[in-house]
Amino acid sequence: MGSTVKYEAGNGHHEGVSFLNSSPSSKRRGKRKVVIIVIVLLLFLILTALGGILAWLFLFKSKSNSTQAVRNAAAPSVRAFSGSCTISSLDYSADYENSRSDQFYLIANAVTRMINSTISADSTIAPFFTQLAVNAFSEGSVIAYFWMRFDVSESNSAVLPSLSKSYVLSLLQKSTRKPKQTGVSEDLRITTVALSPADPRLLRFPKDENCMFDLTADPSGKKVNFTSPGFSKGAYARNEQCQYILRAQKGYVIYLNFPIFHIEDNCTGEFVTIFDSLSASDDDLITMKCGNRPPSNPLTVLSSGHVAMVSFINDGTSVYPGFSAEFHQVLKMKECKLVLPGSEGNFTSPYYPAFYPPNIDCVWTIQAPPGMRIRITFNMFRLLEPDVKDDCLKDYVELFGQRYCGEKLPFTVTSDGPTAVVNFHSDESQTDKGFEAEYSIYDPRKPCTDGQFACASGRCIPPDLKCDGWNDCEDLDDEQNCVCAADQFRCDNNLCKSLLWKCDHVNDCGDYSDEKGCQCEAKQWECNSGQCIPTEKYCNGVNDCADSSDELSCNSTTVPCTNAAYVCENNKCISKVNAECDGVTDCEDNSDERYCSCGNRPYKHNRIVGGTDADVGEWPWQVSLHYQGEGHLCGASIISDRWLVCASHCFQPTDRVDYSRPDKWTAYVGLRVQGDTSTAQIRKISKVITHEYYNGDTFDYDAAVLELSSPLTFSNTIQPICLPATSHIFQAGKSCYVTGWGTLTERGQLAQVLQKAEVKIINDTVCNSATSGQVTPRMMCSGYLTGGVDACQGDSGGPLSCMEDSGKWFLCGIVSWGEGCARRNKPGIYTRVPVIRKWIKEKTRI
Ligand code: 4AZ
Repeated sequence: MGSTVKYEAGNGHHEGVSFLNSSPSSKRRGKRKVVIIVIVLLLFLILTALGGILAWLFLFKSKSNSTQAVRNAAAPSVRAFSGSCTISSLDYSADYENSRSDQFYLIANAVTRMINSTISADSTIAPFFTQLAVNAFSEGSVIAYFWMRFDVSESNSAVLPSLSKSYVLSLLQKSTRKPKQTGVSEDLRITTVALSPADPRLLRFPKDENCMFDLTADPSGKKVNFTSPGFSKGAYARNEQCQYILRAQKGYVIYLNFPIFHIEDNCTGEFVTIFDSLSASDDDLITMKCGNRPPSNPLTVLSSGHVAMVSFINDGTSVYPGFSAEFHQVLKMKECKLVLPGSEGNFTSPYYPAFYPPNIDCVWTIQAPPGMRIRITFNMFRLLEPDVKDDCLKDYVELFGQRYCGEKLPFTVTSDGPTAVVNFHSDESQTDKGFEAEYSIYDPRKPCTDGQFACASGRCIPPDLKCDGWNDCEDLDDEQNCVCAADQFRCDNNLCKSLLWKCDHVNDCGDYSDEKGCQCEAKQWECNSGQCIPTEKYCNGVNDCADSSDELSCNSTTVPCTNAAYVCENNKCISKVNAECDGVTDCEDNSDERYCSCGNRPYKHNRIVGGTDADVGEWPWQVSLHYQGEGHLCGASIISDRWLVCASHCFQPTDRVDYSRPDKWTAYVGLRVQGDTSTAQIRKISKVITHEYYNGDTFDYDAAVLELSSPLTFSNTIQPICLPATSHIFQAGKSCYVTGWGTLTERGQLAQVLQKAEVKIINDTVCNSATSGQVTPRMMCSGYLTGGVDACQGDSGGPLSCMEDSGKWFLCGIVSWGEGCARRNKPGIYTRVPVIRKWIKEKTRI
């Protein structure tokens, strides 16, 4: 046993149990023999007591020690392993599921001693061996789950390479092959041992009662509920390490769902892990999650067998509601093999939209008549595992000789024969939502209907996407053999793009060919707009490029207060661009990070939320402004619990209606679907302040701030957006989002469901040419010169939201005007928020 083990007095309730199976016994044959026997017995008793103390120490160590394990978790010198072994010589008994039963104790003890003697006999790692426990059993002969911990001081770190999974596992495997050597486990035949590294914070002693639960599924299939501690009181207690053991009947798997899941965003100190076994092995990890999940994206996972374990760790640094979970048992899928019927249909990964289970292989076969082909479109695809590269060696979908994994935008694959075989493989750890796919059989001589264009891949796209300058087929097929218009040039990859995009420092062609041959001369620095400035002017604290890009990536140093500089509250200036709320303190007085409770989306959405309908809580600063009797008229953005930002033109009185009257306006906040006010907060407007310089002819200074009659309560679906500093730069080419309930087409109807569209910030020179010089310094362009994506009537006043590297969302623009909607070479025009930042502060103090 390692030198670091502390021996404690044996006061466990099983003190009387003998640990050694072979006790020396002999008959009395004289005094000397009696003395020898007494000595042997005494020795035996001492050894037994020592063994008992050791076993007790390992099995039932006090809570303070396991808490210590959590505290030490960050130390690099802790190595922990978790694993399981199959005991084939025992019949399973339900008593093994009760960690307080004698049976549990006896077998746990025997397994512990076997592992203990194996590890202790290895002089390399034994000195660092500090803890060991058998924490649970499950059926399958008998499976024992155990863990062990090693603590290595800095001075002994040379041993760390030996403390590997393969080294420790080979020791265990060797010893289980010759069980008699341990002298204690003749009756324990161990057939298989599995071992994996484990997070030491998740290892618990079975006797520890603090936040430990052993739950069994109802055989009738009824759901069994459990929650994080303190959930019913609205928040969890501080510093908890909880463990929930979930069991189902043999032949069943566990279907586990979290209807409510709201813990801290950052997974380092607070997280939920779900394991596909009763050991906290990294190899059995189904998933690890933190954050706040919206009802539209609940966490639902499946186990591969009849047990699962949930761990919840929180470091007590913050208070969140926690989670409520439910599970039930479902019959284990016998076979995941299907011949898909008919000429079209859908198929999904098993249990979709729940996470697919670990350890499953599926095959779908589609058979078309001779001469026909098969088209398969994956509408949703998420097989994401940390650290997995393009080689797809873990979970994957395989078809036509190609493996797919990770997270993908919708994509289509077509067969070159009449048969398609789709294979799906999930390995033993880390699962995800999987995929949803549709298939159809088509005639390669006439692959598309309704006049759609057929890509070489067999995919069909609307005819107007042909030769539109965008790679809609994914293989550029729709952009081949196109005649570029007079105002276009041809990229190297054959796309036709607007001449305005040439040398604008945005990779519009996709192959950088539009940005070739645009360099500045030697000793010149090239601004992002293409402008050339003398090298020494780069990062001099003065805005030399028209787009300020020369001051964009400079370190924060105190500089003269020019326009390009960020002004701290103490009136000192720093040169770092976009310093506010970037998570780094740049001002001496910390003022750049002081007002940063903004721009957050509490709900965790999948990174790629397809479609154009916004998800619940995706744009929590979006407001719908209704005018009495006319319903939704304009959008707006929340900037504080009392103030909204909007466009001035929404409040201009006409001959017929006085839109400037605040009392006639109502703000709907937290709304997604017009008419569904169940989650909305509704406020009257008490004050409308339009910009003094607003010009109704040019739409210059198209900005307004609105005061609410009573403050908002922020929630998962109601949050303020960050206001950018005057010096904030949103670079050309950056992808941002415009949102609103505006009309879906130029003369169409208002949207019922909040819409979102990704648009790119357009370079000022291009913007000016595209609008024939109608753009003032208070305006900016965003969208696509090829048209197709834009804001429209009814979106006015709403936000153009851009996410910065910090993950926070900033109000970059206010929807203002445009020539029609989504027209070619007519981007949307927005009020530039940094230039009206001072004015907003003047009016609202925000
Ligand atoms: C409008 O009438 C409007 N395409 C807003 C934005 C755009 C056009 C019209 C931009 O509110």
